[in-house]
Amino acid sequence: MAKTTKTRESFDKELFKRSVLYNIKTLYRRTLEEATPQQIYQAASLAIKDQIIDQWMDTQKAMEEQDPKIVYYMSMEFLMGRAFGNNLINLRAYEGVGEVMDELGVDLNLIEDQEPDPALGNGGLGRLAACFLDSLASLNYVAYGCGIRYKYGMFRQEIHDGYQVEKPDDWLVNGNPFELRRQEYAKEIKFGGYVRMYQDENGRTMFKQEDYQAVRAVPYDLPVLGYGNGVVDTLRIWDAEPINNFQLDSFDKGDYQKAVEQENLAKQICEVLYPNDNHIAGKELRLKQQYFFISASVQTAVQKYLKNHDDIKKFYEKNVFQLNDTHPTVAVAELMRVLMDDYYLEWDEAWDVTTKTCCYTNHTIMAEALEKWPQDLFQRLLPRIYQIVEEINRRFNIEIVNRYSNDHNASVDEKLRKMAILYDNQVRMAHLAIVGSHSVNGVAKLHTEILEKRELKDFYEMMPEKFNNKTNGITQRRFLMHANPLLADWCTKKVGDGWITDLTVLKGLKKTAATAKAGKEFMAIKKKNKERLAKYILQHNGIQIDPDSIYDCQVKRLHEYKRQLLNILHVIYLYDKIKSDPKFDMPKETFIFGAKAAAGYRIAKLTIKLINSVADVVNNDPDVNGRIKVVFIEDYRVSNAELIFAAADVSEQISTASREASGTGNMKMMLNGAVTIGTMDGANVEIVGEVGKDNAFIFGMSSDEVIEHERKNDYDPMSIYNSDAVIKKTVDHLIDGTFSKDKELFRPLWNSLLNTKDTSKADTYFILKDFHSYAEAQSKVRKAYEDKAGWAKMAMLQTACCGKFSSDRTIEEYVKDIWHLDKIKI
Ligand code: 26Q
Repeated sequence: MAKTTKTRESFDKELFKRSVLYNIKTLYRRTLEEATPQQIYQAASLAIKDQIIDQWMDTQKAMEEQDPKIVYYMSMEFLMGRAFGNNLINLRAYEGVGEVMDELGVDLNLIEDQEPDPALGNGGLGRLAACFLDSLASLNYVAYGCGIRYKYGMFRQEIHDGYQVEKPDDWLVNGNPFELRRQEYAKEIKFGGYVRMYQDENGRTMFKQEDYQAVRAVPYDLPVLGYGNGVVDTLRIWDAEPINNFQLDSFDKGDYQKAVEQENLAKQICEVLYPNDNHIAGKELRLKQQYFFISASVQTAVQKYLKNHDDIKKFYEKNVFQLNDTHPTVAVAELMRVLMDDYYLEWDEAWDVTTKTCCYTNHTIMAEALEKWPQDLFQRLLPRIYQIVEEINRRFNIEIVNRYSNDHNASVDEKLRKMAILYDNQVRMAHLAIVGSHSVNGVAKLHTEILEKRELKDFYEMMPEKFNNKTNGITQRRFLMHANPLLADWCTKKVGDGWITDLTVLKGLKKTAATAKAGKEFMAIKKKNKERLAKYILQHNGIQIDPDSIYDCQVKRLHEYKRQLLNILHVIYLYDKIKSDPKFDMPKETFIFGAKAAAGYRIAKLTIKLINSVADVVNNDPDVNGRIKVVFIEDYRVSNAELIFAAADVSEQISTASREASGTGNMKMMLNGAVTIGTMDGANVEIVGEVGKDNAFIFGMSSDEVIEHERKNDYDPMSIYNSDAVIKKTVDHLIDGTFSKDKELFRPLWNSLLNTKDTSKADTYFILKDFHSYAEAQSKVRKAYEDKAGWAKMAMLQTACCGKFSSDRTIEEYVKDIWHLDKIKI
C-alpha cells in the first residue's frame, strides 16, 4: 500500500535514538529498560523539541529579514489536543520515530498516551483556534496565538452512578516538555485604582492609573509547526505571578496588605478555565482574565513592532488582531490606551490604527451567550479602559444621530437603544467589537445571513462593508492523518498525498467511489476503526459493542440546543418498538454519546444521567437481544474524539435550525466517511451542498420556520403531546419508572418539554415538533445501511466531497479578504 509521506528524507533516526537514550540517562539516571513510559515520553519529546527549536529560530530569522504582516489570534481558549504525535506528523517524522521505537521495543501509541490532553478550551471555539494555528503555519503565514496558561483546563469528567462528576485537570503535573518560559518578555498588568489627569512638561493632557493592584504576566511559548515546510509559529500563553516578592517584615502596614492582595490576585487569575460553552458566567474574575492576557498581548505586539519600525501610525500595515468572539474585545480599548497614553497619539490617529487593526468573529446567536458587563464593575476594575469605552460610545452615538436624524424611516432613540455600547448600565461587548473593528464575520453562510438579517441587523444596515462570512474548517493533518492512518494511506494510494496540503484533491476519489472494490476496501478500514473504538470502550466503559453494528455518534458539548434529548428520546421510541414487536427487524445499531455539561447546567447534567439510565435498561434487556446498544463515553476530549470520528458511520448533527452557528464535528465526521443525519443548520447546509441531498439524511424545521414560530410565539408542544399517542408514550417514559425507580428523577426533563406553568418556556428547542421527521430520517438510515454497496459508496462520497471544509481554505479566505498577510520563505 502506498504510504502517506510521514517521513522526511532529512529525519535522522540514529541521532534521534541517541538523543532519547541520552535524555533518559541525564534526566532520570536510568537506562531505557528501567525507564517508565512517562519518562520515555519526556525524553522523546525533548529530543523532538531539539529539532523544533532550530526551525523555530530559522522562522524568527526569516521573519526579521522578510518583515511580513503578522496576525495575532486572540482567544481565551486554545483546545490544542496532544502535541507529541501532531508535531511528529508535521515534522514528517512520524514513521521514522515509529521505527526507532520499534527498534527500541517501545510501543509508540503507549508513549503518545502518556501526554495529557492540553484542554485549554471548552469545545468548538477553542478547537477552531487550534485548527487555525495549524493551517496558518502550514500555509507559511506568521501568526501568534495569544491566550492564557490555565493551571487547570477543562475538567476531567467521571461518571459515577450515571452522573457527571467533575475532577480537576492537573495537566501540568509532569511539566510540559514543549513549552518555553520567556520571562524576559514579562509585562505588568494593572487593575483597579483611579485615573489621575495631569499636564506633562509639553503641556499634553495625560492620564495615569494610580493606586492600582498589579500582577506580572509571564509568557510561555509553545511551538506550532507547519506541515513539512519548516515554519514554526508560536502559541503564547500567559501565566500570572505576583509582582513583588514582598518582605514579610515590612513595617508599612498598607504595603503589606497590598502585597498580600496582589499575591492573591496573581494566584487566582490563571487558576482555571471557565467550563461554560455558549453561556456567560458574568464573574469578575473572568473579566480580570480577559484584560490580563489582552493587555499583555497588546503591549507585546506594539513593542515588537517598534523594534524594527518607527511609525506607530502604520502599525496596522504589519499587524492584525483577530478577536475570537467577544471574549478578547477589551483589546479595542487597550490598543487605544497604549497608542494614546504610551505613544502620545491623538484620539483620531489612535482610532484609525485601532479599527484598521481589529477584526471580530461572532460564534453564536444564543442570547445567553451575548457578553455584557455591569458598568460599575467594569469601571472599578478597569478605570482607564472604561474612560476610553465611554468616549468610543459617545462618538459612536453621535454617528448614529448624524446618520439617522434625517431618516424618516428610523427612530434615532430606537437606534441608540439598540446599538449603543453603554446602555442600561451595561457594557455590551459585541457592540464594542463591531464598532472597533473593520471586519465582522460569522462562521457559516447561514449563520452570517442570520447575523445580517436579524441579530446584528442595525449594525449591518449602518456598516454593511464590515460584514463577511468565513465558513469554518478543520485541519486534515490531525483529523485524518493522525486520527485515521489507515484511511489516510488509502486516500494516498488512490489520489496521491497532495490532499495533505490541499484537501480538494480528495475529489479525485469520486471516480473511485463508483467501484465495488473500493467500497469493500473503504468499509474494511471502517471496520478496523470500529474495532479500535470497541476496544477503547470495553477498556474504559466495560461495555462490549459489536463492530458490525451501525455506529451512530453524537459527540459534542451537552447543550439543550444541540438536542441530545431528541436523540435519546428516539432511542426510547425504538426500544418501545422492539418491546411491543419482538420481531421488529432492524440492523444492529450502537448509539454512542460523548459530552461534557457545564458544571452548573442542571438540565444538561440530568440529560447525561438519562442517557446512562437508558443505556442500563436497554443494554441489559434480553428482549432487545443486542439490536440496540447505548454507550456514553466518559471524558470526551480531543484524543478520544479522534478514535470516534474514525469509527463513526452516522454523524448526528441535530441542533434546532438557526442555533448552531457552524459546528465543526460535522466536518470531522464527514472527512472520515460518516454520513450526516441532521437539520439544515450551521455548516450542515454547506455539507449537504457539497455531498448532495441524496447523500445526507436531512430532517426537521428550517431556520426560517423556527424563527417564524418564535416571532409569532405560536408553538404549543402540549397540543402535540395530547394529540400524538406515540410522542405521548415516548415522553411519558421519562416519568413512568421505566428508566428510574424514582419516577420524579427525570421530571425536570419532562417539564422542559411540557412546562405547564409557563407554556412559553416549553420545548424551546422544538424537540417534539421535529420528532417524527427525525425518527423517519433514522429509519431511512437503517434502510440505507442494509444496502451494503450503496452505503459504502455514500460513505466514500463524504470523504471525497469534504475539500471545502479544510481550515486551510478558511485561512486563505481570511488572508485574502481581511488579513492580507504575506507568506514567508524558509
Ligand atoms: C463566556 C463568558 C464566561 C464564561 C464562558 C464563556 C464562553 C465560553 C465559550 C462563551 C462561549 C464559549 C464557546 C462558544 C463556542 O464554542 N461556540 C461554537 O463555536 C464554533 C466555532 O465557530 C462553532 O462551530 C459552533 O457552532 C459554536 O457553538
